[in-house]
Amino acid sequence: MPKFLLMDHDGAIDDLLSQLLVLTMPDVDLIGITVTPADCYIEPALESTYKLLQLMGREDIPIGRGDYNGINAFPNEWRARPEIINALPLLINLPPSPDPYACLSAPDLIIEKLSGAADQVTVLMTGPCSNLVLALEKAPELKGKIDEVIWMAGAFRTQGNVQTFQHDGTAEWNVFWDPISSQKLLSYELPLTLIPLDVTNQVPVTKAFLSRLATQIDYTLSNLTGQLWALTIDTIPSYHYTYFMWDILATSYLAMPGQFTTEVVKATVSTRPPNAGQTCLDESGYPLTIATGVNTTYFYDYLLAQFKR
Ligand code: AGV
Ligand code: CA
Repeated sequence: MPKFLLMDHDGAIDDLLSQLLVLTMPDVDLIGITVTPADCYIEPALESTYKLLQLMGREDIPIGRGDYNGINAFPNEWRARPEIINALPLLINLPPSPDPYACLSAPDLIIEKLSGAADQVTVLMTGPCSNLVLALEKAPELKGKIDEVIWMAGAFRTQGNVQTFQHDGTAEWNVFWDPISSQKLLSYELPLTLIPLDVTNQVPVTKAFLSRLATQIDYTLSNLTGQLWALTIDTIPSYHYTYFMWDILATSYLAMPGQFTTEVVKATVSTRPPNAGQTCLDESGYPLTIATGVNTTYFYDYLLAQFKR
């Protein structure tokens, strides 16, 4: 039996790549997608989300619109990227969804899908966790419907990737955007698996990988994903421009959990400067699982195989 999945993403390039990857997984029944306006502006991100569903023949999957804005905004240059994606040759002529304001709000879609599901649901989040937390604050009884939460988030034994004012660099962006909701999620005692920077740092987007992907360009998904990844390759050696397989790695955990090494830790989230959003190993927190390593060869090969369609 395929497992039911709810996905929440925040419209960045690797979030959209992750949406495509989920749609190639035979053992996953994607029952809804919600979008968080974090690493994107919401309208173009909803458009990308819907276009990718059309490309995969899955417009039947409902989309929920996140209206809640976090505490610490993402840089605007990052947020604007989905506009470029919607103009790619494989996507530009696909119609946008009829009206982005006609779809349900993200927390309401999560509530509807969790309560209606015949079985427990896995939740994959590749952006901040605010939509899920808003849903569970409104309907706490639905925690029992969640089988596992997989979240690309945090930095434990490595530095963070937030570089901004009033900050010491210890936080990862998805947690930093909304540290308050993040701390709430960690306190719910849900089965929670984080894919933090500790493990995503092991899988950069490399030209060697893109070169292999380009040899299978006759497959539509290899063509499109190759174009999307090319947008992440930048020659400016600044932290703003180094791209990792952050969300894709978290997504592939669904299909290849046995290829990861994990550890159960107790953790809390700081909600104040100078380290707001830092995920801290902390005995006063609740247990959760963090990924610490991955079989990188298996992972890159898996992506190449999945996008052969
Ligand atoms: O911190 C990683 C998260 C992932 O969910 N995002 C990007 C991925 O979608 C934020 C982020 C960190 N560095 C970035 C980011 C960069 N250089 N460009 C865009 N987003
Ligand atoms: Ca993301």
